[in-house]
Amino acid sequence: MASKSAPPGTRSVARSIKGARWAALLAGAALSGTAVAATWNLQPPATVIASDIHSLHEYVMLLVTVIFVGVFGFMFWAIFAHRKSKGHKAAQFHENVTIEIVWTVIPALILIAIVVPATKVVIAQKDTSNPDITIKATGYQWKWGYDYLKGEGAGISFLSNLATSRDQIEGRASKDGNYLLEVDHPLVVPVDKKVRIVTTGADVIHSWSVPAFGVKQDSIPGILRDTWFKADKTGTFRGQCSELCGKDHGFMPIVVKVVTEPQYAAWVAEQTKNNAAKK
Ligand SMILES: [Cu+2]
Repeated sequence: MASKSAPPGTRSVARSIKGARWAALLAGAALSGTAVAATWNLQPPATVIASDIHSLHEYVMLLVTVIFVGVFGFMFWAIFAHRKSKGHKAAQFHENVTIEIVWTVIPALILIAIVVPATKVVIAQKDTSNPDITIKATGYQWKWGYDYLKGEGAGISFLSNLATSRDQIEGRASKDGNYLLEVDHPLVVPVDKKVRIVTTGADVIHSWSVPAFGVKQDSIPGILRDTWFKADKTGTFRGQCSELCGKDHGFMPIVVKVVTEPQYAAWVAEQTKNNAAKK
């Protein structure tokens, strides 16, 4: 029956428009499959740990896809091939020891196949020994403070504030590519050097995270936790505070500039001179 206000036929037209819209949407999604995959996938890795996380992610995805297709394929085939109309009767195999052992052992093996490579990566992530440079990252409501503690650049310290303009945030100006992911004073580190980040919170729990480095570590008041990265390419890498820390949680990004060794030495010299001038 047609709805009260709509004339007869209107509803089916509306339905076919809706259907066409869905079809177009699905076709679009299929066509732009690679683009969608690229935006939905993890960020391109810039450290060994991040690329290990990538491989692990792809391996587990493959595994779960095989299980999903296998289990559902078998289930739907079984339902279709053994349907009642064909005269099949349900098999009775209560307390079948063999099948119980099989459906316990197979998932256990699958878990082991995931746990072994995953544990290797987690242990490597936690290995903060022998760093070239140690930097303390303190989470404040709502900015980051960096203190270079050890290695080249020791003694440098600064605050890193959001640099996105209020006009962009409040919609009076158009948003640029790094909207809410830009700071006035980025962390600067040399390429191919092991950087240990010691992190804590000054007020509430924050989290220091840079996806391209495969790094995410909670910054907890009263506790020092650490993490590390060794960037294998130069460039600017961005992250965000990843622990809900209050009103401006979304406004305290992390920007790391990975530079060459000589550029880093020049930056350290400049910072040290500026610090000395302030004193
Ligand atoms: Cu925070």
